[in-house]
Amino acid sequence: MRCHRCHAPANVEIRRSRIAFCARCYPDWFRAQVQERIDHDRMFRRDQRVLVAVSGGKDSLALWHTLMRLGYRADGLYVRLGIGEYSRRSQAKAEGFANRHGLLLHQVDLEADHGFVVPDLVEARSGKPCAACGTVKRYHFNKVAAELGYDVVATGHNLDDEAATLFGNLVHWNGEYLARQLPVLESTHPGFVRKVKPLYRLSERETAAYALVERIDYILEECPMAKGAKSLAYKDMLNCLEEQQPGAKYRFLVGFLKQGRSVLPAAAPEAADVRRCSRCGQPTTAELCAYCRMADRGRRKHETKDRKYGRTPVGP
Ligand code: Q46
Ligand code: ZN
Repeated sequence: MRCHRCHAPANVEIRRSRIAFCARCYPDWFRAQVQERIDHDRMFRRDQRVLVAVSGGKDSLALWHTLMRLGYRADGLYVRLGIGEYSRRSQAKAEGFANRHGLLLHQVDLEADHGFVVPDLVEARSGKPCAACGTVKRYHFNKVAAELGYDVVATGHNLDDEAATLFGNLVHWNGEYLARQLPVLESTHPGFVRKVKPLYRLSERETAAYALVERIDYILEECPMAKGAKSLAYKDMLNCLEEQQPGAKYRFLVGFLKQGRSVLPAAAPEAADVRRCSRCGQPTTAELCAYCRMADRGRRKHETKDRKYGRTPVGP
């Protein structure tokens, strides 16, 4: 195959569009796709400040790199989750990227600042802390963005992530989550910062190719706690389908956003009684926000482990 732009031998094929690019032209195509989504979905403007949720993986670093190259004012936030070696290595990748490009990386350290780590949130029933970990990350991305005056939080969710989430929400007929599955989540309260997903139409393969061509040094291994997660099974199924029908994932997600959403019952209105958490000041509908309640459980578990293993507590 030849490059769609310069006709040199191609290196990256975009199967769903039946086009291909050479390594020199591919990054421009990728960035143009992101720019088009930012503009079309009115994600943010050039004069606004963007906080990128950085994990050290290919998607978040490819997103940060792209925004930097497109000339946006984008800083990063890395949350130290305390998942052993995996967290240490991903932190090093995030810091290395920021240093190499002279970018500002904020950090939150769960153990030092909040007295627990994500493995403390393992549930007795599923043995997986992913739902709780998601709450922890969303909380800190929102809190840091709100406190430091960022206009928007950008995450590296790609087409594969979004299609797998959609598939899972359909399998379980999760109407409330389906209604909130959007590439732009508007702020519904002054304490909630807008959330956007500029890579949502680009596949994992396309993002990985961008990271490779741009020589982005990212963490290759998956989080050890993802093992057995339902989302991985959904991704495998969608990949099988994609193999037989190139473009199926794209049509599934984009079709849902364009047509499927219109047949959903209207999303439940946001609770009117949003107030400030009595401990941390973040918006919530209860006396204590979900994060503060979860952090209490995590700290208790962490202290039990400290006593059991004779460790010196590191918490605040
Ligand atoms: S970091 Fe956290 Fe992920 Fe690890 S514990 Fe699960 S949610 S898998 S993206
Ligand atoms: Zn709180």
